[in-house]
Amino acid sequence: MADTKHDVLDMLRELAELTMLDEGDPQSFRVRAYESAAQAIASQANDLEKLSVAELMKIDGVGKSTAAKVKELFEQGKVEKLEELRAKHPTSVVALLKIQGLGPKAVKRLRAELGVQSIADLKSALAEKKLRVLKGFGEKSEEKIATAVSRLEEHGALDRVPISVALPLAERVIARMREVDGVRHASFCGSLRRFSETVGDIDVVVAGAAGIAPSVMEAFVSMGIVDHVLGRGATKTSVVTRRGTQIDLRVVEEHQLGAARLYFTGSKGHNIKLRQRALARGWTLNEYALSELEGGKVIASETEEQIYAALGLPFIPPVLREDAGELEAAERGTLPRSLGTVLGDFHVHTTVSGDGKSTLEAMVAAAKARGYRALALTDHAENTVSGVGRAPLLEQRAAITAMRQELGDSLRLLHGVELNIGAEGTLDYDAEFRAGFDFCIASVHDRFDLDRAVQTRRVVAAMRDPSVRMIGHLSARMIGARPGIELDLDAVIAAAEETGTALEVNGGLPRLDMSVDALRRARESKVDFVLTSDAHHESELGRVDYAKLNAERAWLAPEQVANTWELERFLRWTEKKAPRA
Ligand code: DGT
Ligand code: CA
Ligand code: CA
Ligand code: ZN
Repeated sequence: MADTKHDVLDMLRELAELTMLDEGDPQSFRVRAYESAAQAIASQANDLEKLSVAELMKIDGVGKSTAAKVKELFEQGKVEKLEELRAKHPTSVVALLKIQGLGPKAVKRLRAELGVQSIADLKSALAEKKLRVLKGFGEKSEEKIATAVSRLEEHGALDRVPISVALPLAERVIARMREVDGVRHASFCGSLRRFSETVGDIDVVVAGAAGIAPSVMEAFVSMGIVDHVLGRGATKTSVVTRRGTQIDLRVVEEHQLGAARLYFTGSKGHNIKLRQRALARGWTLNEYALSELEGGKVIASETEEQIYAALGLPFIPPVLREDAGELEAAERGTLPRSLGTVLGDFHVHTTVSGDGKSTLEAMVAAAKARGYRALALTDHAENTVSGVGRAPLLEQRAAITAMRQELGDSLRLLHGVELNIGAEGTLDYDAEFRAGFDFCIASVHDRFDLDRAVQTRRVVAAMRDPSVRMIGHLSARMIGARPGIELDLDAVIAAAEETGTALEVNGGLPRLDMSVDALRRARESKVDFVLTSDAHHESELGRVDYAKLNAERAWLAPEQVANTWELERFLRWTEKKAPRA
């Protein structure tokens, strides 16, 4: 099986999380041991099942007890310690950790003293004002927790899965499905294919030779991630994973694939409009085909393109299928143009700042491999927790200067930095030092709780600094974990226009910031946007594609996205900011 490494990583992460709950301490020695083992194994080659305990222990960060558990997982298919912890800490308890301000220690106390075993329990305890009397809680923290719960609820984060969890999970499932004999196609549809930032469930469609459904479904339900089967039919199965994510699988015949993918991608509103279009032509559209109402002759079913074409429409990209005017635009021929080639990445971290995991050289090589024409290295500045002072950045600049000689024009390196925006809008270093960079990003990394007027002033002040070319991850949110800072978005957009400061479309899945909603609000403005990966490892450069999907989902035009322009125009643009003409 190809995903044994994933199984090991899942096991270690779950062990870390459950041990943390068990001991009521995120800093426990054991928790950190599991976490560092996971990190070490993540960057290791596959073929873990071939290694003995002694060989496993040779991996830096993997101790004897972890190595034994990896072996146990391969040999027994399960790990006793983990089963024990799961029995003690059910998933409804684990879910409590999603709430900001509730650490393992607090969860432990809530369980012991109030019998809170789930978010529902927590909500009733809050309603009855039971938390404030607990030692270490008080009225203030009770209020904070209540606010955190209702915020999560508003964002749908309690019953929806963040895309950072759903996408890798879906990719694992389809990789496994593609290994099954006779399978010729496996893909995810639903809101995930439309690139929603959270999903209710994951929809997977598999197609291939006739009669493959039983073996496909068998392979699906026996994946290590599956907790239980919700329902099973002749060609569809729904399961729930250990982390509580529902996955719906459908097996279709190859000639139905286009109709099935179209139907299960949705959105529902988009489907309804398409069906109305079909009806107006005397046809019917369902998950099997577009066909004649009378007699049932099939008009199109194999590909989505054929179905759209039969309905007199160009192919509509999944990210646009939200019933937000895309069918009307498609009919008029005014769908937004695809953003095309991205010339480079302009938010990338290296080992120079604390949280970067790849060296400058590795990042440059990976950027070249992606065919980039330009790259900005933007490590964290000194006021960020993982940031650095002047000397390491000047050293980095010297290294970049030396590399430019070798690279010639094949890849243009910009020496950048990611400044931290202080609570009053102040920035790191001084104006002269900041002016020495080719590309300054400024972003919020702390003080998320300030009020709206203060946050707005804070960001606008950073925009007024001539060195700041772009505001990074504007809201500073973490999808499903932390809401964004409160901002007067219209004021921020106006200030970005006035100062000529670009706004980032950050493609890191935990962030996706700006959000599509915010991008849509900014779409009619004269603001320039930049797609970035915010990569902390060379393997994360591909996240720029997610930024692109989000920008397309917000209907941004290529003209609005600076790193889709011609290289020379882009480089001139980086040099000095000014309001767009
Ligand atoms: P989610 O899972 O809540 O994030 O959103 P979706 O869009 O993935 O919704 P889901 O999983 O309930 O259904 C997947 C797709 O299947 C949906 O986008 C469109 C299609 N679909 C489901 N139910 C209906 C329905 O009642 N009518 C129509 N026309 N399409 C449906
Ligand atoms: Ca879905
Ligand atoms: Ca579904
Ligand atoms: Zn940042």
